[in-house]
Amino acid sequence: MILKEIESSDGVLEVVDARCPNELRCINLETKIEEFGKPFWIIINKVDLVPKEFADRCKKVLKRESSAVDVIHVSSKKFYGFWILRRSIKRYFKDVDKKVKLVLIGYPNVGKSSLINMLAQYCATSTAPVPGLTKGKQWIRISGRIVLSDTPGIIPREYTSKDWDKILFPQDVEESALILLEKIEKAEGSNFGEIYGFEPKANEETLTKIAEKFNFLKKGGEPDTHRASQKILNDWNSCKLTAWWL
Ligand SMILES: Nc1nc2c(ncn2[C@@H]2O[C@H](COP(=O)(O)OP(=O)(O)OP(=O)(O)O)[C@@H](O)[C@H]2O)c(=O)[nH]1
Ligand SMILES: [Mg+2]
Repeated sequence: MILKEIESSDGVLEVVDARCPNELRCINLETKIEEFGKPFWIIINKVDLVPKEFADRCKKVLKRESSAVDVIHVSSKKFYGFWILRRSIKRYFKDVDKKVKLVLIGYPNVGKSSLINMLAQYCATSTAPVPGLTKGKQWIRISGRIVLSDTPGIIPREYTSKDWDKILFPQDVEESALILLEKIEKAEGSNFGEIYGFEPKANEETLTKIAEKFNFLKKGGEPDTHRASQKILNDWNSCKLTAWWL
């Protein structure tokens, strides 16, 4: 499905999470996009969660290591970055005089829906169906002839690296939480200590300590490490828990 969407588009916006932008890039899919001969932009969303210095460093690395037309900082929460993104897209398609259809893709939870909402609000007067384009779909008019599908493409599991597969599509939540903790333990700027009251260590003991601290107890009073793991994953997904790494 996602490949079909990409193939029938004129360009792709790939959204990544500013906390770990390089790991949540989908290099395999970028290669496919290039094979289809489509331009793509990397959007580093959630830049409000990381220091500017780190966001700038990521931008440099991604510009150097990818073939994206541009790498743009955005915060869907703070309504930041839209004009810069629009300017870059407009400049690229300035000599094209037909309709330009863009699709937005990204892994789960990178902020695809939030970003589409932000764009739709900026372009509030133009989310009506655009004549000549697939019925049933809504298109957000970015500018003139340039429109973006309001249905984002979720990058599927088969494109996910092993460790992120476990975090993004958790089956054994304790294992998933420990993998995430291992990343946070090595990362910069973690606020884990503020939330949980001690520094992160990727081990069972951490899960037990969290269960005890938040009073997650099973019948019989045993610490419920399953609930503790779920809390870590939820705090990460809701962006309450932050840390950043390249
Ligand atoms: N701080 C911050 N949080 C954000 C930003 N954008 C999205 N979020 C949060 O990130 C979480 C995921 O955002 P969504 O927009 O639901 O992400 P998604 O990619 O559509 O997720 P799926 O539909 O599950 O694939 C939510 O808790 C959002 O509030 C941002 O720019 N800054
Ligand atoms: Mg969504």
